[in-house]
Amino acid sequence: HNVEADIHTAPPLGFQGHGDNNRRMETLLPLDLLSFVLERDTSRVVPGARVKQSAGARGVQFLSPDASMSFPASQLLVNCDLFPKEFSIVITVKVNRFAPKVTAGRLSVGVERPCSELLRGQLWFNPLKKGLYVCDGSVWITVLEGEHPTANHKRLDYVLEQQVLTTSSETHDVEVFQIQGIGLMAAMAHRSSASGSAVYLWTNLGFRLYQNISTHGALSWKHFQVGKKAYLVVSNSGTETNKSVDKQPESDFSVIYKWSNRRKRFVQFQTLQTYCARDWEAFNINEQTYLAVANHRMGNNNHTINSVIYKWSRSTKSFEVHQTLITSGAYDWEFFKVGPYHFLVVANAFDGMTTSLDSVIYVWIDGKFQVFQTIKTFCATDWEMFQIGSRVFLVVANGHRFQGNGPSQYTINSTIYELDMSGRMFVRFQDIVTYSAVDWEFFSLGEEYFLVVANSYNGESYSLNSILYRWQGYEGFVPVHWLPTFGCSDWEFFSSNGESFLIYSSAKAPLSKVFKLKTY
Ligand SMILES: [Ca+2]
Ligand SMILES: [Ca+2]
Ligand SMILES: [Ca+2]
Repeated sequence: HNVEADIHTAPPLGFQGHGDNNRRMETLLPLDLLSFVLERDTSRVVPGARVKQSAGARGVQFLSPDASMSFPASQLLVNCDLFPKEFSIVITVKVNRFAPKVTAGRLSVGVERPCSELLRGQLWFNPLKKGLYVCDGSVWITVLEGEHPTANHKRLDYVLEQQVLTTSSETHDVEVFQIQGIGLMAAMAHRSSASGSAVYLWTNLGFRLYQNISTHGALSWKHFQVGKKAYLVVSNSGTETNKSVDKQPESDFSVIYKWSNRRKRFVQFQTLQTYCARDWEAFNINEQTYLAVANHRMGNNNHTINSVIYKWSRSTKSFEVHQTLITSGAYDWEFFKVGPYHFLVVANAFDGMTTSLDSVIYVWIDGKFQVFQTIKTFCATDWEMFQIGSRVFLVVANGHRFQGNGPSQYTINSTIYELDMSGRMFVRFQDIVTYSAVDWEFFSLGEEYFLVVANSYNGESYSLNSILYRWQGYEGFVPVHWLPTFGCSDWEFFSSNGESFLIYSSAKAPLSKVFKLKTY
């Protein structure tokens, strides 16, 4: 047999319950549920179960459920008027061999098959739900479900404002990352050259300023690692003043910083020529580290230019050009893997005439990225890839529709695409109305999946709701929370000490906000 299930129950350490009249219930001792289900003499077990001994651990194999296994809860929870809120059942399921399809065995692992008379007594382990079921001849009866030690039953209740962070200037991008031995950090791409950009450290009082880094119209930060060494790369656009002022080409470059374990701060490492770079992406393919830069425009008008893939050179210990790809007003790169395939998708925003352009998904073949699929977008500003179970999605943030001298439309659809595995292409899954969307952020809480969109402008105002959508299967993503923002430029999800947070930055005001995701 392929699965051995090992069950113990244990109330939380020092657990105390309360009954009526605040009568304190006696602290429960850890219990061995098996002793309630099975005979003390393990040579005589109840029908439908078999005890196995392996490497010093005792386990039980359930062959089918039996009425003799059930017992009243009061036997476990003595003197307890209310069922305790926190009561864990710890189950260890050891899969010895992953059986792709069991036809003649007693257990199957994976997708559900109809339970029929033929399968009576057969066990089915669903790895998604961490559930063990037995077929009674017509339906699957739950033996154990979702109580694996790593199972997470959190559900989003509501959103709380946790911190209002006053920043030195407006912010185009937030990058949240972890530095070993230091903690959770956030690098913010601030507009102003005078104050540069800030790196914050997460503390129990929220984000606190950790390091200031000199930047010139910073647009984007990206954290990455080469081996165990941590790096940050920032793009300086040099366009922090306004459009009427001449652009200073000498400040249009990107800088890579390396984390110094000795100095406990980021120090300058390498400078790269970029052109109003809107985004940096970092990824590994076959144990090599690559960086991709989205060059937005050269000078004031030239948008159809090369974006560059850099590769880490072990001999020169620096990044070198690996491949160039023609892009139009490139705004974002997103790297993702599906099975053995590596993809890179670019958000093409503007070619000088129109925002209605093809954005391109590339696939890695023979050491280079080659075109996989093109998708029509409208001032695409962000691509986000996410997975729900085995399904693969890509969502694009469409900024606005603009052609020639016509007016811009900001209230337009942004679209979620799903990878059709048999057709080997992304197909439209859901359209969502957005208001000059500049970012999508996907995250999960427990077994729920969410998308939050940064709505930045509706043609009249920057005061808009960013909307949090929850995955509802066949219905797709359904709006559940409306979060007021001002000139929203980016959303990032992060968690710390088991709690979950969202941070948003503003491109129109010197403030960022941290929200706590209250769960139940
Ligand atoms: Ca990106
Ligand atoms: Ca995003
Ligand atoms: Ca984001």
